[in-house]
Amino acid sequence: MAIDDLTGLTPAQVEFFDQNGYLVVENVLGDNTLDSLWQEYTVKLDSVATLLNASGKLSSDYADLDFDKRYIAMMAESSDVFQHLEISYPLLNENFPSDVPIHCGETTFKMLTDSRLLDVVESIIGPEIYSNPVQHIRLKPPYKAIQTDISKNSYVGKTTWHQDQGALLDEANDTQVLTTWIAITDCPEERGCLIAVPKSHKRHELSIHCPGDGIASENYIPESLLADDTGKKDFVTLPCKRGSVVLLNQFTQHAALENSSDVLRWSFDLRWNKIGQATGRPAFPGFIARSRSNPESELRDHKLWAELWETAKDRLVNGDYTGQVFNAERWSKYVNAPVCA
Ligand SMILES: O=C(O)CCC(=O)C(=O)O
Repeated sequence: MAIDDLTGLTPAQVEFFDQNGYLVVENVLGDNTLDSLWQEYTVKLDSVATLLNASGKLSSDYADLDFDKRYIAMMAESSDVFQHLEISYPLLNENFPSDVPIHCGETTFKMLTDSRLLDVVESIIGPEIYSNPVQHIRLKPPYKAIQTDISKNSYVGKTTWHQDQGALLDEANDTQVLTTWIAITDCPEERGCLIAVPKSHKRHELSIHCPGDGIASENYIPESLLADDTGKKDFVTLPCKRGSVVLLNQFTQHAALENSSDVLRWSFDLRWNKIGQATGRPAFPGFIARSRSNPESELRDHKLWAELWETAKDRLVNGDYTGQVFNAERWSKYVNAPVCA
C-alpha cells in the first residue's frame, strides 16, 4: 500500500467528524507498520502457545499453523490466550491477580506513537496529546469458532451498542476523549466492522447502558434508546481496509457486528485526551505521546511504557491504589429497569 504525505486531517474531515461523531480515515498506517505488528504478534503467540501447552491448557502448541489460524485454534481451546495479547488489564475492582499477563511490545508502542496517527489525533484534540490508558486489542476469531463464554466478551465476540464515555469514571466528565479504532486486517461488514449512529454525539449525554454479562464493556444501550440529536435511530456501517483508522467521539453510540466470516478480524482501539485532563481510568497508566510545547516530556521508550503497566499492577495487587478501576455501580442499578427488559 502506498501511503501519501498525510499530515493530519483536512478541514473538511474535521468538519465531518464534528458534525457526525465518526470519521473513517484511510491509509494511516502503512505496510511496514502493519507487517511489523504481524511479526511481533507471531513471536508473542508462539511463546503463549508454548506456555499454555506446557501448563496443560492447550492440547497442542499448533506450531504448524500461521498466526491467524493458530490464534483461532488456540482460542477454540482456551480463552486464556486472549489476555496474553491484550494491551490492558481486566477491569477488576478487587482481588487483582498478580500474574495477569499483558503485552507491551516494542512494535505495539511504535504504533501508539506513530507520527501519522498522532497527526490525525492532533487535528482533533490539539498538539498536547496524552495516551489515555483505555486501550484494547480486539482479535476476533470467526464467531462460529468460539465455543466458550468468551464469545460474550467484546474483545473477542461482537460488541454491543455503547458510548465510550460510559466506561470512564466520573473524573473524566469534562475531558474530551477521542477514540481511534485501527484496522490491522481489512474489516468489511462480514468480518465485524463498526457501526455507528451519526450525530448521536450531538446530544452530548450519556444514554442508559443496561448491565450486560460479565465485565463493564459488555454494558449495552438498548435499541430503544439509540438516537441522534433529532431522535432518528439510523446507523451507518463503517467497513474499512487495513491501515485505516475510524475516529469516534466519546458520546457516539456505536457497536461492532459479529465476525461471520471464516477469517480473523484484528483491530486496536486507542484513546487520547489533552495532557493534564483526567483520563477516567486513573488505575492504569497513560503517557505523553506528543507535546509540541515540551517534546522532552514525550515517552519514547517502550520499556518504560511496559514498566508503567507493571508498576500499576503492583499497586493494584498490593492495595496501594485505593480508588476504583471502573464504576461497577453506574449501570447495575438499571438491571430491573423496564428499558432493559
Ligand atoms: O472493535 C470493536 O469490536 C469495538 C470497538 C469499540 O467499540 C470501541 O473502540 O469503542
